[in-house]
Amino acid sequence: MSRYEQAREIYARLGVDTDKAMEILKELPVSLHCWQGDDVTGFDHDGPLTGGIQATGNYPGKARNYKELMEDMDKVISLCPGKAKLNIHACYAIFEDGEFVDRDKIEPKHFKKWVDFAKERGMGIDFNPTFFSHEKVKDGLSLSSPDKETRDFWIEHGKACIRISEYFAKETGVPCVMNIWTGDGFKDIPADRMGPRIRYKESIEAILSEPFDKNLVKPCVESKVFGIGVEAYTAGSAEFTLSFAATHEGCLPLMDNGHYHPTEVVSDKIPALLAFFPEIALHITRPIRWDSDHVVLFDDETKEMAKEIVRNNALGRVYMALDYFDASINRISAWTTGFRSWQKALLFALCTPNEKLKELQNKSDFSRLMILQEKIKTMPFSDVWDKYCEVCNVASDEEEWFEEIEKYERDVLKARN
Ligand code: RNT
Ligand code: ZN
Repeated sequence: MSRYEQAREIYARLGVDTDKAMEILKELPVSLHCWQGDDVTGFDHDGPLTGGIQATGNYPGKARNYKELMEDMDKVISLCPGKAKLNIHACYAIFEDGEFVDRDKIEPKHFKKWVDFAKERGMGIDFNPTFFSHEKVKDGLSLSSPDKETRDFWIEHGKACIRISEYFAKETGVPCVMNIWTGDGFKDIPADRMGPRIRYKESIEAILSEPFDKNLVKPCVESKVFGIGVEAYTAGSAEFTLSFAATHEGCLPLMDNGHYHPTEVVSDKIPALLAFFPEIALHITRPIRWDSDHVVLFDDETKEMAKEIVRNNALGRVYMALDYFDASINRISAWTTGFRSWQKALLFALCTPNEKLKELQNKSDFSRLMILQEKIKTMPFSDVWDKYCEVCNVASDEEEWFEEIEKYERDVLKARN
């Protein structure tokens, strides 16, 4: 008997069907963010990354243009099991032959190359208007600015992004999740907390007044508690975005697990939102002390988030997107580790005897619940994971795929500096 066959039997004793778990996971799209490849730089500006986010480190080999970014992404995909969906930001518009338009004027044609890329690989596309790293963010504010001209510019940007999102959905045949996040906020105690939020609300409403098919475009609003330089106040706080999504049909709340106070956990928020919203969206990241966007690992909270999605039968209701950017290590390795970690967390959740555990809880058999939860931690999960990688035709051993990355670094990345 192979190691996998033995593991399958051990799991079967708990009522877990590991074959089925792999079948489900293989087809489940997870959005792979293009911005890990170039430290959230994009192609439409030369200025710094703003909006209160930061990619720290300067590991060599960063992608400098769309060709390099796509090449890198292909490398990542080739090393990851499961199904990736492409996630891009508006600042990754591709301009050629000296053409350039500002963000309020971008069109589907500026993303045609991304569509071709996605279609050739059988992927859907998610999209994000970019409300940061741009000179029209006035005094740190975009959609919530007191300056009408500023707001209008960014509203036009949002509307353009809706049209582009619909184009993505039509071209790929997969709905496009379009996430609205701004870094709008204040460094120090504001004199008016409500004004910016009212303006933010009206601006998002103006964006969503652009006609679109709700089956094709899934707009989301992402909250955040604070950013670098915006420590005292954000317009898009948790209560703001949640209330917005709750009162605007077709708009989803998006939770990024780096965007809450350190002892709050998104795993606990997932079922709370699922009790009210037909669909929700996630940004999966790893915050260390702040929204540091470290590479996602197979750690406790990551596992717990995956569990909440799986055991509430919500795999079809939760749009999962990765959102981290580490510039201090090989970016392909960072990208790959994060995607694989989330795959591991999902597989682990799918190999958990969730019904049995629920039953114990409902019977108030908390002693047995504790020991079973402990037992699960040391089940032969690695054998199932290895098998899953084999089924997906990728290396399961970290050192094996990392060797490929080292080779890629020597052959491709080195030449970029
Ligand atoms: C920032 C938000 C946001 C960005 C991306 C690049 O804190 O998490 O989602 O990371 O849009
Ligand atoms: Zn995010």
